Amino acid sequence: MKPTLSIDGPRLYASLQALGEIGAYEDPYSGLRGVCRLAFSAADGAGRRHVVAEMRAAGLEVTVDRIGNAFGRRRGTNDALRPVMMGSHIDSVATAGRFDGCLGVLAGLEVVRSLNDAKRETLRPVVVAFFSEEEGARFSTDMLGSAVATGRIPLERAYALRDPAGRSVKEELDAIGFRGDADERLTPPHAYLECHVEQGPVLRAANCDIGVVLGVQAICWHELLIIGKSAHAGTTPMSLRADAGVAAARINVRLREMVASGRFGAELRATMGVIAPHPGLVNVVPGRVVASVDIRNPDDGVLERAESELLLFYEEVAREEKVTITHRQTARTPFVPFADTVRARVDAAAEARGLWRQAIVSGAGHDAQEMARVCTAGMIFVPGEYDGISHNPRELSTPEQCANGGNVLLDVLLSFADEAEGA
Ligand code: HGY
Ligand code: MN
Ligand code: MN
Repeated sequence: MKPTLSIDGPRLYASLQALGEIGAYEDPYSGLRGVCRLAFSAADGAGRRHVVAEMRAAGLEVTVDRIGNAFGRRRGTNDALRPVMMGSHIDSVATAGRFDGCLGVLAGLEVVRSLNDAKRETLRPVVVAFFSEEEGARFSTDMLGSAVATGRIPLERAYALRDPAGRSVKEELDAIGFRGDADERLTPPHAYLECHVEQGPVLRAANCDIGVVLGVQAICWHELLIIGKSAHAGTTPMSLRADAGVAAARINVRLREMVASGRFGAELRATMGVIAPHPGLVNVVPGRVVASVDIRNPDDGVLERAESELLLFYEEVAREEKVTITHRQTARTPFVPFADTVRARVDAAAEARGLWRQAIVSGAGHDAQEMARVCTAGMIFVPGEYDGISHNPRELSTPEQCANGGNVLLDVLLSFADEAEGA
């Protein structure tokens, strides 16, 4: 897979910085400039308009579907063939950096610009996509847009999802003007490729340039509503309390104990990211807590066992703390393997460019795992600095790391875009 073309690395990096200014904020805790473009927020709308304008400036024909996924299409010499798609997301968590998701969309756009500059045609059409609400940080289920596009989540169920303020996906899509009219069910492309920052320490610690992604680990999210009894912190004897805060804390500690116990192997990851007590005052026993649980493992069976143990523990805590605990499974995806052909071509492209690479399983969820249900799909990881920290304004991949990912994406894209078979 001898490289015939290369992307313009500085142009790619500049496009990441430009998009990173949309929804930028001064993070008071790190002193860094972070990004907050929660799905379907005004900032997300501005980011979307910016990327759609960049797609059109690169000569792409843009369509937006009913869940707000956007697709920029470049004609192929045989335009009737199924396209090769490159994509990811541009929505972010509330305390994000500039690379998560954006690298995959903007590297895809840079590949198109580089093909345009070289007047390089491809047999198949090429599409650059961004999917809606990949993070799940606002509407509580991840990969929403790509899950709707590939049929895992029905459109009407997606529309009805509400954020903590009670705003629905449908209302918020209308508010930013991105509830398109294209059919949300995607015609499966010939192949789907996603370049993404690793968001972890593995590649950087190994001095690797490229991650050949084997698949995505299994993910399970719960939303907990814990109802106890608000009471005076000074006058209420401990024996009369129904403390929702203690119940949440016991579950959080149990998550850590489950990991430390080794009963679920060495790779269980468990997080209580949301812990929202009400009324949240110094002298009131919290009568109500909304909390989240995020557990992940590369092995489906192990994750299932961990979830079953947790459900039993919720019952135990409810009994002992005299609270009620209702839980809702808000996300559940299995381990998803990526296509051997993509893995092999990523490896060959990295080899041909003299790039160090290693195989890796993704700790984070990605749109590629939804696309893998309907077509040949795979990912290209690039390392990040500071232990690959992500979902944090400190997230940083260097211009060289991003350019390496963009060049491997270009090479693998061309290998799929020029092949006729498997129309
Ligand atoms: O949660 C995840 O793994 C992804 O960032 N949505
Ligand atoms: Mn991401
Ligand atoms: Mn993310």
